[in-house]
Amino acid sequence: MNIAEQVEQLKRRLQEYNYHYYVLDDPLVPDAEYDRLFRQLSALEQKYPQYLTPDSPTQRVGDKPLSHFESVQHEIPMLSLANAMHDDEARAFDTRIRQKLEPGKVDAKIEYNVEPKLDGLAVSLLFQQGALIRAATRGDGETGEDVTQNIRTIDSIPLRLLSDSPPAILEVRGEVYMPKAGFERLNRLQQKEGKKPFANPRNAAAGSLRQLDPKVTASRPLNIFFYAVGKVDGIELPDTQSGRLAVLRTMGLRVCPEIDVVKGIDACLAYMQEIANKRDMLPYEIDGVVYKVNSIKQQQALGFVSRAPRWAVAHKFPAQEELTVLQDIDVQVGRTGALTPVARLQPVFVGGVTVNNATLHNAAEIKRLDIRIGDTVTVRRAGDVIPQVTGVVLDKRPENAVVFDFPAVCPVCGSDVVIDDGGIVARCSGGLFCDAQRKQTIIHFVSRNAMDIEGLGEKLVELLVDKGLIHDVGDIYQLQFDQLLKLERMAEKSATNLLAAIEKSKQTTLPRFLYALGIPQVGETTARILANHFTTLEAIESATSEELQSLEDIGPVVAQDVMVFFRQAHNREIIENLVHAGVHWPDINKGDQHSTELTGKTFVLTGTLATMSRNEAKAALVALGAKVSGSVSANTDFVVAGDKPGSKADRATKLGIEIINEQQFQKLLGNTDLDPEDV
Ligand code: 5U1
Repeated sequence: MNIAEQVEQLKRRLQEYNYHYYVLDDPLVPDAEYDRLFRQLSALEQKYPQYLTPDSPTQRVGDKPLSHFESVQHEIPMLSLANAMHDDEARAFDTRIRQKLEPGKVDAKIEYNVEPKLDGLAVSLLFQQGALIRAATRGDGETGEDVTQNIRTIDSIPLRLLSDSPPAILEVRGEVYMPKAGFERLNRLQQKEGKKPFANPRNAAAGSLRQLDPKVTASRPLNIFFYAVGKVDGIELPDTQSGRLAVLRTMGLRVCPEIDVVKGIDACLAYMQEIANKRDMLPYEIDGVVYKVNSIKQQQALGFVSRAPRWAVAHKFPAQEELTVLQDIDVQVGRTGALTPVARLQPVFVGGVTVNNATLHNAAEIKRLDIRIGDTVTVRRAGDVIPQVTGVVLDKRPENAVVFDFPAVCPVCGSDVVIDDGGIVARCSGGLFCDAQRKQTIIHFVSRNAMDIEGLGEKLVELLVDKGLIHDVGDIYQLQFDQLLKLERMAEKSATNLLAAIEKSKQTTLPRFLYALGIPQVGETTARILANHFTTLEAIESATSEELQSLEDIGPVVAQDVMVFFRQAHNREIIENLVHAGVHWPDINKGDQHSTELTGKTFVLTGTLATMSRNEAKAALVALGAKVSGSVSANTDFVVAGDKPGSKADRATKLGIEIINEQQFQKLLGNTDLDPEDV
C-alpha cells in the first residue's frame, strides 16, 4: 500500500471507530487501539504533509484563535418552537392539527415523532460533498455566528459524512449540549482555578462554543444531537421526520436514542411522562419534549406561523429555576455537626412543587454570592436534588437588605463552632452532647438504606428524643409498647407496627449496619468495601491504618475516621448494646459467590429500579468488583432491566446478553433478604 492509501485507510478506520463509539454507543475497539492508530496517522501526516486534509481526525483543533466570529446568513431560517406549558395546551395543538389535516374526522390520530428537548444551543452544520465546511449558531434565526473551528473540536461530530456517495449539500440542525457529568467536572475545575462556575449546563455549553480560542472549546466536554434537516441537494430523503433522522444516523450524525414515533396526543403525553420519569437518569439536561408531525407532506400542508412551524410544539416541564425573596436564614446542624445555612423563602412554584426552603450550602457560599436577607434570589430545584439558592439579583436588592452573620456557637447546643475542611465547613464541636447531632444520627440509623425501620420518620425520632425516650440508637431496641402509646397521635396499631418494624430491622447485613453507624466518610460504597474485605465487624474494629488503606477508595482520612470511631468507648458500648438487643447479620464468607461472581463482570443498567437509585446500583456493583458501562456491547455480561427498560434491553436481546430483573440483581448483590421464589 502506498502512503496515500495508508493515510486514507487510517482515516476511514478512525472515522468508523468514532461512529461506533459516539453514534452507536457501541465501541468497536479499546481506546488504546484508537489512540495507536491516531498516532500512526498523525506521524504519517507530519512526514508527508501533502496527504494532510482538513477532514482528517487529527485536524479537529485549529491553532489560531479568532479575533471575532463572522456572521452567517441562514439560507433557510432556523425556526423556533411554539411552547405548550400544560397538557391542555398540548391537546389544543393536536386539535388544531387534526382540524387542518383531517376536518370532520373527530378521532383521527396523527402520527408524531416525539423527542426529548435538549437544554443546549441550536446550531446548523453544512456538509458539502460529505465534508463539514461550516457551522453556525442559530443567532436570531436569520443570522448566526460562524463557529466552524469550535464545532470541529467536538469529537462526536464527523468531519466527513459516513457515506460512499454523500449528497452535494446537506445542512443539518441540532443541539450542542454539555453532559451533566462533564458540567459537574468543569465547574469543579472552574472553582479550583478560582473562576466563576457556570450556572447550568446550557450556559456552560453556550459559553464553551462561543470561545474565540478553539483550544478552550476543545477542552470542554461538549456533545451534540441532530434533530432536523435544512438545505439539501443531491439526495432523496424519506418522507417522514423519523425516516430522515434514521438517514442522518447512518451518515454518522448523532441522533438522540430516546426518540420515538407514536400515534395520537394521548400517546404523546404518555411519552412525556415516560421521559419525565427518566429525566434524572438521562446523562444530559432536558427541559421538555418535542412533538413533531411525522409526515413531511403533512408538515408542508400545515406550514408556519411567524417563525414557528404549526406542525411542532415543545411541551415544557415546569421551570427548574425561579426568582423569589429570601426572607430569613436559619442554620441547621447535621449528623456530623456540620452547620448548613438554610434559606427561608417566600413560597415559590419551581420544578413542579412549591418550595419554602432551600440550601445555601455553607458560609463561604453566602459570601461568594453576596446574599443578604431581603434579596431576590434564584432558586433551583432539579429532579430529586434538594432546592438550592444559586444566585442573587443585585438590581432588586432593597436598601434594608441584611448581611448574615454566621453563628460562632451552635444554635442548638451552644457549643463552639469550629471551621474545618479547608475553611469551608463550620461544625458544632458538641458531638453527641448536641441534641441536633444525636437526632440526625438516629434519623440516619433508621433510614431506608441503613437499618430501614419503616414508620420511624424524622418527626417521630425528634419526638422520641425530646421526650427522653431515646438517647442513642441502641435505645430504639428498648422501646416499649406502653411508652409509644403515650405519644401524641400514636394509636395501638401504629405502635404495634412500629415495634414489628424495629424487630424486623434486627436482621440486617454487615454493610447496612456499618453504614447505619454513621461513621464519618463511610457511605454505602465504603461500607460494602469494608464488609467484603474484612468480613467481620471485629476485624474492621481492630484494623490498622495500613490495612484499611490497602483497600481501593480508602485513603488516610477515611482510615483515620474509621479508627477514631471504633476507638471511642461510647461507640463500642452502643454497638455492644445493639448486638445484645439482637441486631445480627449473616456471615460473609470470603471468596463466596457474592464477592467472586461479580468480580470483573460488566453490567449495563437500564430502566428504573424500585429499590435503589442508578448511582446506588453502580456503587454496589463497583464495590463488588464489577464494572458498569453505559452501553451494551459484546463485552457486556449482564443487563439489569428495571421498570420501563430502554433500547439497551432490546440491544441485549439482539446480542444474546443475559437480562436480569431487579430481584435477580439484588440476589447477585448478596441482598439475601429477598424471597428466592421470586428470583
Ligand atoms: N428536540 C428538538 N429540539 N428542537 C429545537 N427538536 C427540535 N426542533 C426544533 C428546535 C428549534 O426546530 C424544528 C422546528 C426543526
